[in-house]
Amino acid sequence: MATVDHSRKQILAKVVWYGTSGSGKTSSLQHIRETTSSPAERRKPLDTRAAGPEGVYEHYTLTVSEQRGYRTRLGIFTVPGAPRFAEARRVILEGVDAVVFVADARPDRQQANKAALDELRTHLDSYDVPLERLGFVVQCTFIDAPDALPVADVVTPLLADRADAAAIPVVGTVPVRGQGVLDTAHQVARQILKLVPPG
Ligand SMILES: Nc1nc2c(ncn2[C@@H]2O[C@H](COP(=O)(O)OP(=O)(O)OP(=O)(O)O)[C@@H](O)[C@H]2O)c(=O)[nH]1
Ligand SMILES: [Mg+2]
Repeated sequence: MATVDHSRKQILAKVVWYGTSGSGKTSSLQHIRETTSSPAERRKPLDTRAAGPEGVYEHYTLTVSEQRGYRTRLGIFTVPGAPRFAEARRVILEGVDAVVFVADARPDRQQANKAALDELRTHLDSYDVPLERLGFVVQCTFIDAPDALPVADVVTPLLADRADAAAIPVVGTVPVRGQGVLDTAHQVARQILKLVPPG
């Protein structure tokens, strides 16, 4: 649950960038950091943590200022996407407030996208947290790939079982160029603000 300090007008929330291997999660976090941190911070290496042999995930805190007068500090985590890090992904999800689901637009990644979303639900079940109760944004990546599917064709099947599908923000992005990444972060900050009861 996001922490809200109404007197200081500050919200603290945990956001996990979740999705299949090679879909652009780390590239997204790198872009967010490069464009929002101070020059001194940028000189330090990205906060990278071990998730088991060879697996890594990253962390960065992004401050989004002045939404309805609140400053939102997003503690962002990526997950390592390879199948063998399933348990590491489950652990990283503990206490999450919002998920950015990264859906790869390349045709041969569609089954992997679906498997990642199914796994996300299973992991959240282990914490008794329905995905519907969290902030949720879909970041479609690789829209620059020569064979990329249209964003709607990637996302519609993934959201078919959600009654609120029309209200879920969907952003088409190219993380390696930074395209659409900050928009994704702002969308998720907005989703978190909606979960916060007025002070
Ligand atoms: N063309 C293109 N390349 C991308 C895009 N997003 C990421 N890449 C590249 O794809 C590769 C994988 O990207 P990462 O950001 O490491 O993927 P990840 O989701 O963190 O992967 P895991 O950590 O294995 O789960 C890198 O070489 C990126 O430069 C994109 O939208 N378009
Ligand atoms: Mg990564």
